[in-house]
Amino acid sequence: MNSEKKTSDAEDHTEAAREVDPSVAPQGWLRDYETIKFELAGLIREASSAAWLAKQEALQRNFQELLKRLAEDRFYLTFAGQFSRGKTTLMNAMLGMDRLPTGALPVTSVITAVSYNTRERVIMRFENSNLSREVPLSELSEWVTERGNSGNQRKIEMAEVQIPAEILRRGAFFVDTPGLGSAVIENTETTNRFLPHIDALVLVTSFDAPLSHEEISFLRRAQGLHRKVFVVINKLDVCPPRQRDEALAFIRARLAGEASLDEFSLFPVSASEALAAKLEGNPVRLERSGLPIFERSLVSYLITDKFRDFLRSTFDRIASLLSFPGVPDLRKLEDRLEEIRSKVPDERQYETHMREDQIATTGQVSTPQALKISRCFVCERMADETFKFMSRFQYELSHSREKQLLHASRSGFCALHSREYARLASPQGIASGYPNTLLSVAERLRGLLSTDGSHDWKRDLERLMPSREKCQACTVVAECERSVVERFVREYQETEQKSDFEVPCVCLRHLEAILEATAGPDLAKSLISHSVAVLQRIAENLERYALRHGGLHMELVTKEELEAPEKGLGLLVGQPNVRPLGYF
Ligand SMILES: Nc1nc2c(ncn2[C@@H]2O[C@H](COP(=O)(O)OP(=O)(O)OP(=O)(O)O)[C@@H](O)[C@H]2O)c(=O)[nH]1
Ligand SMILES: [Mg+2]
Ligand SMILES: [Zn+2]
Ligand SMILES: [Zn+2]
Repeated sequence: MNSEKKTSDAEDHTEAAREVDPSVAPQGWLRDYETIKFELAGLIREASSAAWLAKQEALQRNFQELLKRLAEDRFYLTFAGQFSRGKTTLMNAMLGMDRLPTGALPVTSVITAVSYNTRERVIMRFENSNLSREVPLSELSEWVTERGNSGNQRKIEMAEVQIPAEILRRGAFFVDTPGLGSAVIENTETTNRFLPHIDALVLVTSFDAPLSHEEISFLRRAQGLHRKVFVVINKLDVCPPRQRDEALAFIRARLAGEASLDEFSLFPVSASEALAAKLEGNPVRLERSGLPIFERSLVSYLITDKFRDFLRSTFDRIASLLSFPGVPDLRKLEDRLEEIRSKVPDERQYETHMREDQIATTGQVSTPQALKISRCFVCERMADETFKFMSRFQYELSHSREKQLLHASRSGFCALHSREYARLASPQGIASGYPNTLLSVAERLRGLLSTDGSHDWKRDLERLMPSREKCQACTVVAECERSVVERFVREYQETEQKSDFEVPCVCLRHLEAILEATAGPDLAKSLISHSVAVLQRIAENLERYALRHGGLHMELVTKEELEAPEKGLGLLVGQPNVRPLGYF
């Protein structure tokens, strides 16, 4: 069936997603980051429906786009600058593959975002539309270059290229843009329009023509938005070694004067040398190209500051959408946005966070253990027992008159077990096993007719209704429950090295049952703190599920997230087909 195909596709994506997504629960700052993100997602969803109610379609699309970026942590590390300075070549060099089209004349005409996937894929997304189209990587230049798509006449909003390049596993999207200042005015406009979507900027200029007007102005506007900026001075190879220092001093002075940029953000590089060196596997040539210094600096930024900067730019984008005129409901969300914004750590708190997180991840203090989320183990055993009992019982009931009469005298099973029975037995089994039960109830009902007027209807009816007390399945399963709990407590007491004891997941009812059966506070403590961690983790999974669903990215939902709704409810009230003691 269709659904089978879907599942295996979903698993495919899940694999890829999981490689980027560590399977242990996020710790420290990353955990705060996730929490803030979930709150933001909730706010965006509300804003989006307000826009929808106000019939502002374009605005609603903008909110949906933001939700999607948040869901996928779409951090746009954007490469921009004058045409032909080597932006695309630089990206190729960093990816270590010659996939994006380059050339001597103005080349790139479409915003091209490159991200990580184990499988190569190219998707074209069209302007003002939810339509997209997958194309072969070999046809990329027909869509994103001046030659194939001059001035972006084909109206591509964004070309999305997914490739298995190592550096992309840091989770950023590397975004190539059309060059500024060429004769093709549309290209300059495309890149200028993209400016608000940038999360961090790599300005690419070159030694042979450093820092044009357009470049300085673009750089200033990015700084005005408080975006992190790296400046790469490309084509180091065309600058004779004797003139390098002089050229660099000139560029540095110009940057300090025009854009107040420190020299640590300046990287002399030869992208074409670096690409050739990577393709031929020549580490000496690679080091000489200057690229490794830039890459190290970039990766360290992506590890430490990316998430914080991503939140900042997302806040700014939401704030500017909320100020959209004519939708008063959006104004009401502004205070809440500021309240969430105040949870983002400031510079000092952030540094402390990062230090703590580093200690936690290097494992010197404690390694975060992978949290195993399962169903309540007592409920699981009860479900097994129910199944075994029902299989045996339905056979006996359809074959033995004696069993039928006994069952009839109890008016059958309780409601829950009647449904379980109906689920497991065939219609034929029910047809041969149940007539006596129905007849017996009918008979006793008729008895109520023959007696005179003064009835306590409630009491009389309750007497002939099915109940948990009379239900044979309930009796068997309750016995199983008692013995599982007792055995568990005994096993814990007999364990010498308590730290070796594997703490299981339990539903609230069984937590209570176990704590009642045990004297020791140790087991209580570890069961409770385990439950706390598990419930928090499931809540996070639910939020992620909702976020991805809202962002129309179900393919990114992991198995753990898919199971979260069922597991979450199960741990609150027990598994659906068992009923722990004391539950109705
Ligand atoms: N000498 C030298 N040439 C380079 C270097 N990097 C790129 N080039 C050349 O510069 C030209 C432009 O390169 P692209 O990567 O297409 O430049 P771009 O900035 O993406 O250009 P647009 O897409 O038009 O904005 C090509 O001919 C490249 O081979 C370099 O480090 N040294
Ligand atoms: Mg280009
Ligand atoms: Zn349970
Ligand atoms: Zn029952």
